[in-house]
Amino acid sequence: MTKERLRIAVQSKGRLATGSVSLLERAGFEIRNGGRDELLQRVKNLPIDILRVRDDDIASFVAEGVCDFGFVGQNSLAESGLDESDNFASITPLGFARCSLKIAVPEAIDYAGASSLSGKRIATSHPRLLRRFLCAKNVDAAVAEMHGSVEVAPRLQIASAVCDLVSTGATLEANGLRAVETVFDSEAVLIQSASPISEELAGIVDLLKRRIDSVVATTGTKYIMLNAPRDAAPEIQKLLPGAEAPTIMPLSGRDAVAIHAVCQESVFWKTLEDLKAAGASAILVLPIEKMML
Ligand code: PRT
Ligand code: ZN
Repeated sequence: MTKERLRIAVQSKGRLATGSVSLLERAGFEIRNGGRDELLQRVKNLPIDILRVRDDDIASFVAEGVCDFGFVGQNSLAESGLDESDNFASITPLGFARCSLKIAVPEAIDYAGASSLSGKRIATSHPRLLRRFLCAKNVDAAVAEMHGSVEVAPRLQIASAVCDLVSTGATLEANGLRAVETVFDSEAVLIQSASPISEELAGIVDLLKRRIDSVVATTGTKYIMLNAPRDAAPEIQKLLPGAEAPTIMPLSGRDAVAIHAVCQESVFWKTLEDLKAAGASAILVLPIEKMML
């Protein structure tokens, strides 16, 4: 049966849900407000449905073609064991829900490298990634699979170490644990199914990908404008964070130039102070609302 509407899998609630919905909204998709618990939400202005599911189901739904796209963490994509090149037509990093899968041990324990884990039991919700890491390090340890509350395993004497996702590190600290190994670094990605799509929906697929790319490219970017003495321009260009090709225009009647640039990286107060010290004046930093590459 060919689908008449594109289907995107989004986590129903949790750490991926808000970022995914906000990205879709910034890309101009008006999601009908049918209550947070609704399983299927319609996009008002385009033939797109949003399927709200648990994050663990997203990779397989997209691989099987039940959904055409999905927002998922790289960690659960890797943990699913699905072959990325066989099952997905594209995988686009989105820059949010960043975290790392780390091995942590009780603070009081001496740790002298991965070999210290030999013969130990490690609790995790990511058995596949943990086993791959242990195998690469040639460590023989037992893996105890847990779904949720992994951090309490050492206190309950279920395991002597944990392998869990960490973002701020507060959960490890609160449980008297310290991170000793990084197993996998992750962020949210948009995955596209490799299953064929109807000709009518091919245009919507292109539009969706183009808009998501634009929103991701604009996130965190700033437009910076300043004036500077002509001979200070080379030094100033070096200070502009992530600006590839600034526009430099002469200011009439003065030995000075105006420099305009799109900065791909954060512009901090320190950057502005450094620019001023290098001779820049009238520095303006503006947010970029939309950008089509
Ligand atoms: O119900 P459902 O199955 O959909 O949700 P879930 O409980 O399995 O997932 P959820 O919402 O917790 O996480 C979804 C995805 O968000 C993960 O697969 C990661 O890709 C990403 N993500 C980013 C995180 C974190 N940061 C994170 N900090 N997922 C989980 N955590 C947990 C971690 O497990 C630990 O309990 O947060 C705690 C640690 O956080 P800090 O800040 O104290 O270090
Ligand atoms: Zn989950």
